[in-house]
Amino acid sequence: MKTFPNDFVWGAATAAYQVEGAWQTAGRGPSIWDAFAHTPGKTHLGHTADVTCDHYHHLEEDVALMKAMGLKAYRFSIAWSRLLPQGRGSVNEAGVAFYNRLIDALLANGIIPWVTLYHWDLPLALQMELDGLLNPAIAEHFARYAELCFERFGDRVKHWITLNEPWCSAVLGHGLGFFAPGRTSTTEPYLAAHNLLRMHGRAVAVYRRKFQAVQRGVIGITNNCDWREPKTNTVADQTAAERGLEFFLGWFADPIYRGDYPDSMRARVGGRLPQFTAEDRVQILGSSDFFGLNHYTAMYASEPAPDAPIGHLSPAGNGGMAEDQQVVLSEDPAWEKTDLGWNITPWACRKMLRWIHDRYAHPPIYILENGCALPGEEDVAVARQDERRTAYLRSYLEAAHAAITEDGVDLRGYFVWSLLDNFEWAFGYSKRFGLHHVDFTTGCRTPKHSARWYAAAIRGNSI
Ligand code: PNW
Repeated sequence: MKTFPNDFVWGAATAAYQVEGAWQTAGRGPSIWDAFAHTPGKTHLGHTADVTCDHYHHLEEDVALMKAMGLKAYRFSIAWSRLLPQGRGSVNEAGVAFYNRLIDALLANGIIPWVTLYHWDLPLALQMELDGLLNPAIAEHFARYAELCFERFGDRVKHWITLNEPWCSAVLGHGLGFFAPGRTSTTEPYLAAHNLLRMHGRAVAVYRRKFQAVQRGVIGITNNCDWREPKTNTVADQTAAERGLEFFLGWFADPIYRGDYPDSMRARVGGRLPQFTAEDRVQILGSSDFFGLNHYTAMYASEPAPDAPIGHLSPAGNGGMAEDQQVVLSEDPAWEKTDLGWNITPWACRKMLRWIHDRYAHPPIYILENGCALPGEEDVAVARQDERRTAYLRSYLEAAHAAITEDGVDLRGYFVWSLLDNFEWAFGYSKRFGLHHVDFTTGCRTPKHSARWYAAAIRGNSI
């Protein structure tokens, strides 16, 4: 048996667009994900999250599921366009009321809310009027929205996450076009990423200047990173793996913990990588009270052969713009895979935590997402017997435990993705990550084996 530190935070996570539904209810404005999902060809079978889990109308029931598991914390996101239908300007009080009900229900049941301000659902008006993340002015609009959230919810919310996985917004949204707003470019990902960091910096500055001393909460960001394991122990492959991690996580974490983008990115991206103004640099440096990590998988990394043609380097699997980082990714056919084709590599979770611990001077870390999609789970009978998910979660928690006890990593919490089966972005409803099965026709929720197993882990503070 492996016991976790006393105040270890056991949580589960969702995101507004993936679970809420009620897309046109009570004054909610449209987001770029509404527009994207409603565009033919962008999501699996044209699926949208107009209804999805209908969490908007199942709020009490969903909090009861959390309570039944003994969950210590619940990570959810606020839909910017539910509070500010145009992204700026007048406030939709019905939206505020919904999140008040959710926060109050959580607290009444002893569950700590961890709130993400931006989980990819940019108000559509800001995309159409300003070009969204490409416009430097987006930082001010986000800071004003964030301030509204601190004002209205900060008396009860003490854990804030500014952005979820800016890498996905930049690379999948502006590089590969897999996610909203569906743009394909080799320059825009770097511009979007830069403005995302500026958005984060502004919002944190507002919190620290006007709210933190009184409300006594913490604020940070959560970044995703897949581990890069050197394919061989040659120096070339070790350097390639390190570069792969710098282009994935260093891109977003280095400016926050070290004051600028990694040198390896400056060298390779050149003029397409923006420069921070002195003011932005100061604002972004040190702007996270904790290190949020979303971690799922790993790939081998190797140095390309000297004569390798540029552009053949599997952009889809490559963390960052493939041609820029020049890291060849591959995998071991022996590795088990999830239904998304992601390798199940728990050993890599420990290495990832250690890498962060070493590179960023031992920050307090929270794993804010980890979990797996499994096949066949549209059938509730199959979903109820998700021993493979239980095994996945146990193996990653074992690796996390080793990182704490053997490597001295300051890991303070772990959140399963996800509480519920939900709308898995471009994959629609075809990929299921939930601790609970959701029947998307009836809205019926059913706990899977993994939900019971996780409840026992929480109860015993151990695995
Ligand atoms: C994360 N990738 O998305 C998100 O934060 C969740 O909303 C999502 O449901 C979950 O992980 C499972 O996918 C990711 O291509 C999407 O590397 C894509 C990637 C990583 C994370």
